Amino acid sequence: MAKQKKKSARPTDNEFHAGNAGELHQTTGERDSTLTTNQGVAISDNQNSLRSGERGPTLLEDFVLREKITHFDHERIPERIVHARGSGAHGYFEAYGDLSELTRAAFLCDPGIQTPVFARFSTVAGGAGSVDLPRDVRGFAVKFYTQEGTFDLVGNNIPVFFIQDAIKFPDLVHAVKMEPDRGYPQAATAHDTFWDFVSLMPESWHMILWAMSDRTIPRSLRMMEGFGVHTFRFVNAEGESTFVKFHWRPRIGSASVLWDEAVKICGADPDFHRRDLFEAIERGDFPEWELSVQTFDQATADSFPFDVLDATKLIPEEMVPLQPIGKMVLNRNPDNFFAETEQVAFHPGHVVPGIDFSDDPLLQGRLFSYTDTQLSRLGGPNFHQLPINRPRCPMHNFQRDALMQMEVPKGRVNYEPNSLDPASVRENPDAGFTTHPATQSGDKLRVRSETFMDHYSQARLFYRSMTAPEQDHIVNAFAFELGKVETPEVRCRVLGHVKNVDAALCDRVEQALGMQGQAYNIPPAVEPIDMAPSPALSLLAKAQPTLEGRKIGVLVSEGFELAILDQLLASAEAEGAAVERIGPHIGEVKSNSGVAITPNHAIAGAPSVLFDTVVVAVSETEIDALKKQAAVLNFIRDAYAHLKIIGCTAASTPLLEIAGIDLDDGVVEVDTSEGTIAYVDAAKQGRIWPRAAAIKT
Ligand code: HDE
Repeated sequence: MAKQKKKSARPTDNEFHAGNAGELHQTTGERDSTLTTNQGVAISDNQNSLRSGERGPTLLEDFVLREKITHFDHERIPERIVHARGSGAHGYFEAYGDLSELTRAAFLCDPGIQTPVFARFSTVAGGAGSVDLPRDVRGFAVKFYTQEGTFDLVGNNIPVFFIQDAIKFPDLVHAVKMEPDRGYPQAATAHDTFWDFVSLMPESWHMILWAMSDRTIPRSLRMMEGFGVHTFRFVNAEGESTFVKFHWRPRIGSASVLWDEAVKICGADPDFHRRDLFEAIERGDFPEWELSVQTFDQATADSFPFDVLDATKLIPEEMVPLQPIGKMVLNRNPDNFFAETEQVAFHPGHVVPGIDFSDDPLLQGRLFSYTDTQLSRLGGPNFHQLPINRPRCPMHNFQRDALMQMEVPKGRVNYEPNSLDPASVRENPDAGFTTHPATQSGDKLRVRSETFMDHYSQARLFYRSMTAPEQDHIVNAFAFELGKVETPEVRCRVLGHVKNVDAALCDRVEQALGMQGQAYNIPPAVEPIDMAPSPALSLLAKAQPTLEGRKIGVLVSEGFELAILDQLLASAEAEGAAVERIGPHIGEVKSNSGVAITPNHAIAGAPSVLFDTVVVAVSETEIDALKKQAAVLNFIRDAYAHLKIIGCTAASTPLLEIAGIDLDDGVVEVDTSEGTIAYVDAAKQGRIWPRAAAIKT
């Protein structure tokens, strides 16, 4: 009786839970909004477990409690062994024209077809809950739900890979993940086991140069290039095959953060990339990529000084130009992170007629791995029935049963051939997938082809194709990473490889480490050659001035000048940038004309590393109070040290002086509309690189 009395004194379940309990409800009216168990039994009390007496022990009989807790206990599934941390979005792909000369894949042959896609971007080494900005390769996986079946392009944001043969993948991943005895570091290559492994793997060295470059600390998932990495095949309706490499290029250009920013962003916003992607899509600023291909025939492949089946090599664009073939737009966030982003199952073996594999031994190994991993990650062979993994075209076969079967197949016939159901599905030699009949011959061997043996030429090509700031960053990255390696011999062996890549680079890294002349002598298997530099490999050399998709942080205080903020907002909007206002606190801030605005952030939670460029627009009357706040001074100092363009009102200038920064070309006054235009123009350039000479970042 006591319980009954208590119950009537508190809100009903329906007041706690305004929504309905999901699609399981078959009933209508009041029942639809009633909380139920998984068996559809209405729940009368979702606040108290069943107990013996008001203060007595809980009863085992409580099936409502047991079901709820049991389900909760099993909410997590094994995270991906690699690429565990990821963010995804829905969108579409559209071909630019008719590619039927090269491939019979219908979605690439008709610009009228809009193919739904789901893309997932990921870091490789860290766990699902790790930070977004470690130095790491990023996965770039796209599922195309085509009318002829699902095609997955499961690539990375770097066009080459660490190893040539799938048999080395478990070793690579063990070496990069946290060390097995101590359980750290999380999501970091900067430790002994990783550098020990790659110091003994000359084939990794091209990828290592990319890993030490700005590519591994992207500014945004929306600003990453993507690559299919392996050589694939296109096959046309006549059965003719062409080799193909896939490239994604972001429409708003590529950009990276500086290492010092990455370190600070990991603390300030561990979800920096995930939030950025989600918020951009929410505000209608849809990320877009152009898909291009490099296509070439066997004779061209044979003419290269490297093997196109070796995933540690790329084909410079200057040798085989990119041919744009379509675009992808991501325009819808997942409704549920777990059901979609976590449960999506990519597989490089998901191809459609017109796309086929090459003999790349890394790709061949991947063709086994991805289904295998889903069996333990998603619990069984029916993972293709999950909504995110279902093909969006008819799918019929006689595979039956197994764990978590969600279909109810009808009829007597579950085999083929059969005569009992003439209407049942049959193979289709015309529309069906046919493998390109590549001729194979040779002994069974465990060998590595001689044509895979040049480990340094392309690493050298990459380094020498970088601009000066990008080369500086590579030196700094090596110095940071090797600075964390405790075993001196590992450092010396690594330096030996760096020397094979480029002697001047090695000198600089040795200098930075204080280990002059300590590089081991590592004779290369094949003497590296000097290839012509490829400017297309550099992000900075390709960068176009733009503020599109970038974020401006404007620091205001009580009494700020509203007209300046309005001017900025208008100019930024015209350039496609987002403006976020940072106040002394999250509550309203009043302008000099008495108009109140609500900041997006309080200064304590919005360091300047979260923005591409900043504006300091505080009022003169607040300078004395603001100059005592470390967060304010660090906001300015960091923006300056990170080579950002800083907009500044005349009233705010004393604050910059107190922060101790020099008023260089990257600091622009924004009091007038001309000033705002000058600021926006400067900010479009990204960073002010000449400042780097004055400041060590
Ligand atoms: Fe993967 N990789 N990988 N990988 N990979 C996985 O599959 C594997 C490789 C890549 O967002 C796993 O579903 C092997 C290259 C991406 O869900 C696993 C080898 C490239 C993703 C696996 C490679 C990739 C994965 C883990 C060497 C770039 C995330 C969970 C032969 C071209 C996809 C899963 C997503 C995920 C195996 C090498 C890209 C274990 C054995 C090279 C983007 O199956």
